[in-house]
Amino acid sequence: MKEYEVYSSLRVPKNSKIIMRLDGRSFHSLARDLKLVKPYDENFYKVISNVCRDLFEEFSPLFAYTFSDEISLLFDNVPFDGRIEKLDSVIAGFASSSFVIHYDVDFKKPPAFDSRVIPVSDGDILEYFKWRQDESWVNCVNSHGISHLKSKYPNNVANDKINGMNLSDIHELLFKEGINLNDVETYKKRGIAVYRKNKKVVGFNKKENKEQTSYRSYIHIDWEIPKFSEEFFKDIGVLK
Ligand SMILES: Nc1nc2c(ncn2[C@@H]2O[C@H](COP(=O)(O)OP(=O)(O)O)[C@@H](O)[C@H]2O)c(=O)[nH]1
Ligand SMILES: [Mg+2]
Repeated sequence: MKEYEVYSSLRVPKNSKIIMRLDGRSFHSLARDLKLVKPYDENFYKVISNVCRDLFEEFSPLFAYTFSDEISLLFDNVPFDGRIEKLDSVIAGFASSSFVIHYDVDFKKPPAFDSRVIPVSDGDILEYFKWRQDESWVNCVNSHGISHLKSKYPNNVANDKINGMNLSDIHELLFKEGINLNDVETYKKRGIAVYRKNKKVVGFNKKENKEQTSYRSYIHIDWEIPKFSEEFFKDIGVLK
């Protein structure tokens, strides 16, 4: 029967880096069930960033980025020998379990993440993360816009209004009402990144009777990221 498992040998291209993107399944309903704060629920963001930390500890990606209900993971050493079925199923399953562990509430339904594998070359990495960060900004403008409109109009009127507006219309409307999106917290505009940083550790070498400096890496959850640039990715060691 083993020959029926026709997808099990599907692998990512050899020596290719990959990005995996996970997305919460029907998190619109989950947000309603859990009564998440609109437009941004800080606790939800804490949970998702802890999921990223767990993924980092378990699968050692080079970099992770999250906003809303999605997580992107960049790998150079691809786990599971690059087997697609393993990558998609184990990593999405692990993220879903981690989400439940960190949330610690009574869910109406078991939460799940979907997952996809995207082979990338070094030249694609910056473009990919800029694309997702642009989407984070779109999400920030739209979600603040709809929340504001719903506070003034019935839901259907608010939805109709927002559908006829582009990003700068929404930005302007909010500005007129005293909400300047440029002033909202960085993570709402730009998302959250997770990567390794080095910290200096000064110890004492008893044998040689002198201080000794070494560096230890740790996982850093960055809530204050800049707009993605080549410089940023070089600084954190993701691009050469
Ligand atoms: N209230 C609230 N909802 C959020 C937050 N972050 C994500 N969501 C919800 O998650 C959804 C994610 O979008 P999408 O993946 O397209 O929708 P899905 O198919 O229902 O998962 C959004 O539409 C929101 O409903 C948050 O901070 N607060
Ligand atoms: Mg989703």
